[in-house]
Amino acid sequence: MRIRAHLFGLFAAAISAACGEPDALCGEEEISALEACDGCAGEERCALVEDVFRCVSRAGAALGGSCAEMVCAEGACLANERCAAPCASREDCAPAERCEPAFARAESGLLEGAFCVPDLLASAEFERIEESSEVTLPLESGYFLVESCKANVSGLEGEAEFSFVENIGPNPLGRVVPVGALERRVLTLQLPSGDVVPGGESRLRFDAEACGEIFGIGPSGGSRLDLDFYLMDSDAAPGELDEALDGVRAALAPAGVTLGDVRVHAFSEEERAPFRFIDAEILEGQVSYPKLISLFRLHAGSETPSVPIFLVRNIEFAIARAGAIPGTTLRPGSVGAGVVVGLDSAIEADLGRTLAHELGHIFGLFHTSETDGSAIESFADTASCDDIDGDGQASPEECPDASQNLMFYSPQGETLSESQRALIGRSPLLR
Ligand SMILES: [Ca+2]
Ligand SMILES: [Zn+2]
Repeated sequence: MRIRAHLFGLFAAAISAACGEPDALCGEEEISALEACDGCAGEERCALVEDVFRCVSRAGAALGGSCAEMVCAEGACLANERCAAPCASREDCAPAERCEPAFARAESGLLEGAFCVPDLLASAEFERIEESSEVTLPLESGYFLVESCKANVSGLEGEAEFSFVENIGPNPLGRVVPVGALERRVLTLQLPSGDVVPGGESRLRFDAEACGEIFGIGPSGGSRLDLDFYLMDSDAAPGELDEALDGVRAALAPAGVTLGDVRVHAFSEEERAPFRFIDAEILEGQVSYPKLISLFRLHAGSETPSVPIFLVRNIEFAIARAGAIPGTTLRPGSVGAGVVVGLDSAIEADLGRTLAHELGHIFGLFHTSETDGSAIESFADTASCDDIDGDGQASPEECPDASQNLMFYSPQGETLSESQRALIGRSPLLR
């Protein structure tokens, strides 16, 4: 197999004066034109050695294996500690793989390149709808739909779900989910996002020529949720993380969810530095976080629908962010696939509750009440919060009961209604 490796040094330009602040992400600059391992002979395999792919013969983990404690015999060790082969296009990869941008752990730090990563949606458990412009989903099933599309959803017909798609607009990262600002356009919809209409159905219409692959995904029927923590602030604070995980377990237990595998990924101080502070960019009143595209890419290569949680020191204007509602978690490495948490303010608020709330978004739950008292969410069994004194903010004091819900915009408790618990239980992310 012919392999052409393209590696880009994400941080190579960060030290140059032109890039401003020392920890700025200055774009993807090619650090070296790497020669391809063009057909390694005999026992030799193409592997990343220091910063360069070479034909070598060495002991180590096989492709797909863990490189947490050993080198990769072949390919490169990705940021989430799996060995993956470099690729130029999908043709270089196995049928159940995709060629995606990812980070490799190299001698000089994290290097960005394209690698063969598991295609979670290649699994038979997901229904795949191709070359179809209209998708009909039974409402009571609560399908989860992931879709790679080059255009916006053009319309939605159905019993009860119009408001949901009209409101999908800007996602919590401040970007319209399927627009060109993200080089990877993944749109996820949890249907129904509100109360289930027995016997109802929902039809989604896409631009058939513009859309690539459309997946209808049913509930997994499982109950375990895997998590991957990426420590981008400092070395683990084990006590705080353990306590927070207990909080997450307690908050999700009423929905029947237990935590499965919890992995923790550590990085060197130099590797963490660009991600410690997540700065906001404000364009036409929209807040966005450009660094998150790179940050979330650290999770590319995950072989399960595990939710990545990136622990940073601070996110400008925010305590935490879920990438999308629901998360684009079935496309690991995409910017909507997980959660980013600013430890400074989250620990002060309650790290466990903050994580559980953001995971609620990843499952597909919207706020029961927004800051002004409005709500996108339409469950009949969750209370909204009214701005009684008319100061423009529906504060927790104005609704002591409603603000106890885990999905209140600023939750004071961990309550989940029966409908919220049922929606979580329908998630395809559970195993
Ligand atoms: Ca008020
Ligand atoms: Zn929220």
